[in-house]
Amino acid sequence: MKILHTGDWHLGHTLFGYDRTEEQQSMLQQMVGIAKEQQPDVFVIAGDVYHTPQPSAAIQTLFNKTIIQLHDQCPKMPIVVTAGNHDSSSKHEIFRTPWEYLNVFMIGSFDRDNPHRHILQIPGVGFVIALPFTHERNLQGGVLQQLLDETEKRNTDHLPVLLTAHTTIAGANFKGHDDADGKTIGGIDAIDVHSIGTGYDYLALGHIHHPQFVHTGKHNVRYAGSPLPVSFDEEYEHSVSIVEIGSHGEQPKVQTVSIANPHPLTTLPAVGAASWKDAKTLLKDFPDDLPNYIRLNVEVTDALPSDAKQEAVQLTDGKQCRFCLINVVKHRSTRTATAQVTVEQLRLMTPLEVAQMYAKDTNMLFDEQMQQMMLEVMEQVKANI
Ligand SMILES: [Mn+2]
Repeated sequence: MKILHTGDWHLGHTLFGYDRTEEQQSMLQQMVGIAKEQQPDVFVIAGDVYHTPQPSAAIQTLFNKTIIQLHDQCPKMPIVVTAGNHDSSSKHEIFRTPWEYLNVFMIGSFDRDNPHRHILQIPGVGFVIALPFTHERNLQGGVLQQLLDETEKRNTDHLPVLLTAHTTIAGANFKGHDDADGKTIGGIDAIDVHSIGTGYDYLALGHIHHPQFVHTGKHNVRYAGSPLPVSFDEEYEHSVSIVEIGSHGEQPKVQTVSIANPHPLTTLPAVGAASWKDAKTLLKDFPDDLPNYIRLNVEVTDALPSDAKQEAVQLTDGKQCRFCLINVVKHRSTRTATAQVTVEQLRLMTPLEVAQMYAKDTNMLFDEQMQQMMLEVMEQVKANI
């Protein structure tokens, strides 16, 4: 079973007022090209098709045309599209019935009364259990394990089982989501991957934009990530995941195919922050012909000049780039708890407390499991001294 796993398209997203249709069109055309080349058995969009529950008619038309193109490239390939927390679950399903004639499955909301409707069987290929974003309470009572067990029962030929969901899994790297605190990301509380149950060969996730495997001991739980950056903090490569599973119980093989963005998101300077004077020089020296979006990271001790934004806009006059914002970084010594702690205070703290403070300052996930691991490592170090 060959799966093209993607999600978080966020169609209709605008960046600081700039229209991104051109980028979205380019991304969708690349998607069609990848499907044509890879000829997957199933195409999975794991939620957040649109950026808002009220996408414009133009952007919906663009999506519909793309799905038709995907279908034309691979007529036998089921296209499974679940709704994410950004989508309207009811609108997502309006054309569910006509879409099914084209082998396209629009799954908008979780059907607690008829959960078996979420099991799609692709004859001779495998099973897809397709879950849209839903409140955690809808999944209580072991309903996911029941779905997995029901699939297992139907799966007499030991075909691969794919589960897709749009949620936050605890322990994932959430870089790029500025509202994340490690427990809740983008408004969705983190759940333990083990609470989902067992019996799937690959869990195709959407919601977190950073492509990654979630550490579970098995290499089969993955966020494909967003194909286009939605924020400046998504400073990593954007791609789709191509997943191949031999048979039920086999380890999936995963490779990625990059998606290029005609308008890259660029932060100046690339690392750290510059003084306002240096930031202006960087912007002035930015090549005239690059159509990038620009964010300036400026370090200030007091405040920026009141006309700073205007000045920045003027500096980009005659350039192709699109100035977006000045990100003010307060001088580090006043920002973090770590920087303020005295040597005396530090001496009174346990190593775990120091690590907790550091994790908090740097927005690093440091949950109970990691704390336990750190304590174990310390015990081992002590034992070896
Ligand atoms: Mn998303």
